[in-house]
Amino acid sequence: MTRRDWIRTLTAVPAALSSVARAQTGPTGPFTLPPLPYPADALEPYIDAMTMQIHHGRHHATYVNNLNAAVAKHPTLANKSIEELMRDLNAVPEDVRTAVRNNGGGHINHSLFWEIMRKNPGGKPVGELAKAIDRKFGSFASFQDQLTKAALGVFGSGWAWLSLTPAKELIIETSPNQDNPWMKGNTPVLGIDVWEHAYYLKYQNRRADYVAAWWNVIHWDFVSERYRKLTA
Ligand code: MN3
Repeated sequence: MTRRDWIRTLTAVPAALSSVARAQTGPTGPFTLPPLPYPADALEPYIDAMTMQIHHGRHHATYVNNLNAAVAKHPTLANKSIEELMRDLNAVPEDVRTAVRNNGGGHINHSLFWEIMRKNPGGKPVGELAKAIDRKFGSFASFQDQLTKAALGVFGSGWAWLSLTPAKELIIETSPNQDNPWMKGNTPVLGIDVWEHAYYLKYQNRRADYVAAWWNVIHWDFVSERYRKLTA
């Protein structure tokens, strides 16, 4: 056996094994679907269990699978965090840039979305976030009104966000599709998904009813702590 044959043998075996694994399960990494941090029915009646199951188990899972398939073509991308990918899409090779933008966006957006929700009717921000919202928007009620208007104003599929600029200023912004504040150099504090898949089963075309209900499922302790860490 020549040296070249040895090298071929050594490299052929892992390649064969990995192609078997891929055939059975699809690309399995480097990105993974985080588990829902609560049961699917935990946000009832504001967001129904069936919507949560499909939204997390199918929509979010598909973004993760498609993101893994995209980065599989460029192994160096697998070493980057999802936030690093979002913050510098121009560094992503052009042949997979749109796939990473859409599916990576879907992955990071939903990963945050599950975390910022808990059933919490009447809840309000606390601590420094409460003060910062009052300073910026005048009152919590005014902030709610402005974010609601932004969410209702998104044409088609997208998101509305409370974000921090690089200067740590709070702003309300919106993004189409799975675009997000990270892509613009900002950092979201919280966001609301206004794709129809987020509400159609329960609310059909009544996005306003969904947005009104969503205010009852914001995990303000988590969001306020997130703001504290981002501004520390
Ligand atoms: Mn969604």
